[in-house]
Amino acid sequence: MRIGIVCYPTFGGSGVLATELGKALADKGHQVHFITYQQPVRLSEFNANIFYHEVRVPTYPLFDYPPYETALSSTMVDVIVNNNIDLLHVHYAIPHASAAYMAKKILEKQGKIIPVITTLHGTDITLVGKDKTFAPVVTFSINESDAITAVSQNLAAETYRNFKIEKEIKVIQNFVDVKRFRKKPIDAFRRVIAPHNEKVILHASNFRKLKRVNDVVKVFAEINKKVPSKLLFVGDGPERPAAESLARELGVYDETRFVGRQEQIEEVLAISDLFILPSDYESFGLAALEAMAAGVPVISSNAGGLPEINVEGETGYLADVGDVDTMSKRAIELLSDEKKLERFKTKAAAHARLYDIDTIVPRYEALYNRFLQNINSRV
Ligand code: GMT
Repeated sequence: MRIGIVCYPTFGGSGVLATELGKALADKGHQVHFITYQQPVRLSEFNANIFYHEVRVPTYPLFDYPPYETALSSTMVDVIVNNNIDLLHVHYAIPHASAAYMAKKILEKQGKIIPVITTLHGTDITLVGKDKTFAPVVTFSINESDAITAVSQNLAAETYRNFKIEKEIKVIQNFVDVKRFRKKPIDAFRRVIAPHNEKVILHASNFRKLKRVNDVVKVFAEINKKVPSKLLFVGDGPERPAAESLARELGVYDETRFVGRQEQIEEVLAISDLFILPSDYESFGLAALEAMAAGVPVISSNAGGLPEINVEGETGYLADVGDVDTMSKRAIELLSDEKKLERFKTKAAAHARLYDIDTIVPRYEALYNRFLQNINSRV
């Protein structure tokens, strides 16, 4: 099959998922064409079945806002025609679903039918998407997609709640390549981060407000009073300065390290004991699933799709958004009991296997096949 994948190329979960999906499909012999404005961060190795097409947006003095969506639709048309693409899979509705609709209509005029699958990831629905500036276009383009998927039950329900959706939304949960995350810790790395064998607490995100990084610092400050520990922050974003000042204020700055964006997150997870994700909302929480795959238990909020993956009292603990107290108590309990911690680590890794790449990717393939059969039967 020749598949076009459209996504954001950045460290965000939707781009990561789309890239991992494309790589997995390429490994299975499909030809995958990524269409985006920059090389996706997880697309670093050569694969004969992977092609990358950059969307260029010409500048012009009239353009205070360069028309990315128009450039994207035109690039889609060009890539589809010149590479005989069978199907377009767009990740994150804005503006990918509406750009795909435009490309589909242009191609229809040329006699080419191109099925469009839209995967909803989270903020495209729950935050930006439902803003009335975007909502009519988002609703229309989701409804015009040939298939709609959402990464969790919660996100599917949120989509029905916020938009007038006339079609079935199929839930295909996010996945993780379990083999990749089963890493032995690099001793030298652990010694640098935790020289006296302190417990390593990790948070990874884009540091947007919704991630509540200040709660991470507050929970860590409580942990650190009772358990010798270090806090690692992976990623970067707007709330980082606030997190830094709070760490200073709470006297834990020296125990905290901001290591920036990391391509090899599995190496960091391999030396970690606990992952904290206190977000206001997560449609799924791919970062938490990756932590679990590496055998790292998760303390998270119970928002959105998080209860679908983090099993209370088995793979970690959940608490209400902002309930720093409960999160801290649970974390201290877990980190102070070596046997319990080991049990949670094993359970987290076992639970993540349910979301293994080899289980979930065939579900996308089955969906693709359904559309290709429909087209072939029309010819
Ligand atoms: O979490 C982010 O801010 C990034 C965002 C994205 O769209 O890239 O992540 C969303 O998609 C991920 C992959 O499906 C999910 O695991 C995240 O939970 C979801 N983020 C939110 O819903 C806030």
